[in-house]
Formats: sequence, structure tokens, C-alpha cells
Amino acid sequence: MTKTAFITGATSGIGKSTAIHFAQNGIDLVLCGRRQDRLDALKEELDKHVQVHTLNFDIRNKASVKEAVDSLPKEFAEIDILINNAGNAHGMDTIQEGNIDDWDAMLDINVKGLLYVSKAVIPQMVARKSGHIINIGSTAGKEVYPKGNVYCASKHAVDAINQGMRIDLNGTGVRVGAVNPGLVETEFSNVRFKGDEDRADKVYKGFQPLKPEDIADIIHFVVTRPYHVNIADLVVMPTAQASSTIVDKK
Ligand code: NDP
Ligand code: 8X3
Repeated sequence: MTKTAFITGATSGIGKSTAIHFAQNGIDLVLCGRRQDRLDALKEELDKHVQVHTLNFDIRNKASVKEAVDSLPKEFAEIDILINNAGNAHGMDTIQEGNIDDWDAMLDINVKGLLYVSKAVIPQMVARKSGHIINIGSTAGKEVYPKGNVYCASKHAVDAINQGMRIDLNGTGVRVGAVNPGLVETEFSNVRFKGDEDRADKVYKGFQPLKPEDIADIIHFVVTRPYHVNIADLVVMPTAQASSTIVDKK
């Protein structure tokens, strides 16, 4: 039977690549983001392959999240796979120099936004006794690096929420797991450094970073395991990376 995946942050990077990979493999899509032009372009590209519905909402706004999920047409309303992907880093400063608005953004999007979407989607999964939730964490959720403070805290929270979801949903038929990437070249650093492209480019210079397609491929592997197999927590780095601070740059 054709499955339906709900992907947050589908307008760019890991979410967009996952949408493309899923479409190529026959998974219907609910694509979410705030940039409508990108949602429209992706829908046009992918609805040759599968059914696609787009939802434009800011994940920080709990009323908008609920309204968007409740608005799904019947053919998209049963979500089999939830990819909790929307998120970003905002700024990279010491704790003493950090910007409080950046902290709010990271905690509101990466943590509270993920919770709002999960809260809107999980009940129908529990009612149907099936579903698969993939939380996109990070190596930043497994360790802390200099000036990573609040971003790392937000991803540590995702790690805890992933564990908590799996514990609480045990016995309901809903699978829960996290994919935690290291350095992936997306718009992530452009957002983090507020459009400073030189600074963003430097993050991925001198080694081969992961491509968003690499993560999409892994996410597809995770969601296509037999029902009795749940990949609970997966960390993936570029070969050149050993930890957040150890990267073999030439
Ligand atoms: P991108 O910046 O390329 O994509 C981020 C996506 O999140 C966009 O589609 C954006 O859509 C969406 N998004 C951001 N803020 C909001 C919001 N307030 N409401 C709704 N959607 C929002 O980054 P990545 O693809 O790299 O990041 C995806 C996930 O992967 C994030 O959770 C990130 O923390 C994680 N990650 C990234 C790594 C990396 O090195 N790149 C490594 C480890 C984890 P729009 O702007 O249209 O709303
Ligand atoms: C993104 C990876 O190392 O830039 O989550 O924080 S890192």
C-alpha cells in the first residue's frame, strides 16, 4: 500500500532531498516549509511521480501547526511517516556574547516546533496503531562544541525527546528513531551566519562533507526496514570527520 510521509523543512537541504528520494520510491508526500515558491516548485517536480500536498506554516506557531495538520485533505490525512526535520542554527557565539533572539529561534524551532508537529500527528498514528517518526538530531545532540552552546542544547533536547517518544509510544505500534548527521552541506551555515556566504562556505572547505542526498538515502533505508526492525538512533559523519571539532581538512 502506498505510504504518506509528512516532511517538515522540505524547502531545502536534507528535507528537500528526502522528499525527492521518497518520491522516486513511490511515497506520497506532505511537504512543509515557509517559502511557498519553493514548495510550489517541488510539488511541480514531484507530482509526476507521487501525490504531493504542500503546507505553508511556521513551525514556531502552535495554532498554525495544528490548523495546517487539521486541514489535510482525506487522501493525505493518514500520515505513515513523520520526518521531524525543520530546524537550524542561528549564530555561533560564546554564551557570554550570544544573542537572545538567536537562542529563542533555536529553542522555538528545533525543540518546541518539533513538539508541536509531533503533538498534532501522533494521536492519529496511535489510533491506527502504526506509524514511523524520524527525528533529525545532530552530532551536536551527542556532544557540545565551542560556541555551539544553545544549538547543541536544542539538539540534545531532540535526543531526549526521541528517547522519550520511543518509551511512551512503546506498545502502540508506532516506531520512533533519530538520524543524527555530522557536517552536511546545505543552507544550514548560510542561515547560521545570517547570509555571510564566505563564512558559510568555509565550514565545508578542505574536506568532503556529507551531501543532503546521503542523509535522504539513509532516512529511506530506516523507513523501509521490516516492521519488527526499529533503527533507534543513528549517527552519520563524513569520513573526514571524527567529532564536532576534529575534521581532517587539507
Ligand atoms: P536548511 O537550512 O537547508 O533547511 C532547513 C529547513 O527547515 C528549511 O526547509 C526551512 O524551510 C525549514 N525551517 C526553518 N525554520 C522553520 C520554521 N520556523 N518553520 C518552518 N520551517 C522552518 O538546513 P538542513 O537541511 O541542514 O537542516 C535540516 C535539519 O538537519 C535541521 O534540523 C538541522 O538542525 C539538521 N542538521 C543539519 C546538519 C548540517 O550540517 N547541515 C547536521 C545535523 C543536523 P523554510 O525556510 O522554507 O521555512
Ligand atoms: C549541524 C552539525 O556540527 O554544524 O547540526 O553543528 S554542526
